[in-house]
Amino acid sequence: RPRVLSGIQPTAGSFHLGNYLGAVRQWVALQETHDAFYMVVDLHAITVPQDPAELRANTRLAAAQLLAAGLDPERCTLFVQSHVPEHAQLAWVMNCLTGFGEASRMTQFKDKSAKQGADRSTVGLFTYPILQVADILLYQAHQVPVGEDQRQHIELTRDLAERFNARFGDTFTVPAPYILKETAKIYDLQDPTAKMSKSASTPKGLINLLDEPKATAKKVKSAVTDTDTVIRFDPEEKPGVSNLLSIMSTLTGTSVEDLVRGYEGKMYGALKTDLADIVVEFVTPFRTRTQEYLDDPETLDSILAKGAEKARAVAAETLAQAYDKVGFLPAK
Ligand code: AQP
Repeated sequence: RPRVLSGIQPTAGSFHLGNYLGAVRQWVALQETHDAFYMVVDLHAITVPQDPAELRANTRLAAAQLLAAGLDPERCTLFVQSHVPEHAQLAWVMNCLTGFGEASRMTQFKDKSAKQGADRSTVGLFTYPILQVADILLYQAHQVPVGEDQRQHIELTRDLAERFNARFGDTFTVPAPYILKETAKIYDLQDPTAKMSKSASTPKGLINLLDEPKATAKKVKSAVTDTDTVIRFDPEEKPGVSNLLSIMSTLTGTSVEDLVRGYEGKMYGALKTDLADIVVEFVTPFRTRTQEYLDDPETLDSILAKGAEKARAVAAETLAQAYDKVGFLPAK
């Protein structure tokens, strides 16, 4: 079975619809066909300030949401990044192979540090993509299911894997991004030219899966569209309507063409009302299942402990090879 690896940050508490449609949904599907490793990336989370108690609670919450979304610990390896120390260890090696200029070209860092003010950004935020490189290479992943915003980081991973292999001999699998075109980027409901994002979206533009379903329905119904009335898929001219169609298509499994045909002669209001119902139908059981996992922290923690053990077996082996290739003296 080919291997996949991906991660999600335990930052804002609730996942948003972009996280789910862009990434987590694919994770659930891939556990059936791939040897899948998924993690809650708490080391990444502390690249921006976190309250310790909240970080701990949000780490459990992220794991609970992944299980609620359909990850099955019997079918995949689910773990917390900080439980596997090899991530930080390999990241150091990768830091030493990355050019300063190369790291400076990462657009996510540029965007986030511009927003925070360069002086307030941490070195951790700067090296975030290199930790991500280590995350992926440790598991010899063939594919990395992510949203479009992560494409550049996967490119960096490929470059560094090739660089290491060329310099020290074949060690790492060179991974490919796994990005589904339809859901590569879910847009902000109020600003459909911007990515739906927990840090950049306004509350009205962001669908948090754990929010009160009624409030979520209201947000969908007040999504920004345009002054035209025709429902068609045209991301350039009609980004708002197209975003709603993409979301509906993925959540229902109906193709965008069929949806457009069904809405012929109808107004935007009909599309929004139907989508609001569809989203509510999805989030309602998701919230209940998440709460059930949270209500039983012992089971949750033991799932994560078993996952970490499985992950560590793989990660330790890769790290040992990398350390040996680099020329570190083995500890006796
Ligand atoms: N809008 C989106 N459309 C499609 N995929 C998305 N992802 C995030 N936003 C969208 C994908 O979700 C996965 C987890 O991402 P993360 O843990 O990096 O989450 P994040 O970056 O904290 O989420 P945001 O909202 O993107 O945060 P900020 O605002 O901090 O940048 C990834 O695979 C990502 O591609």
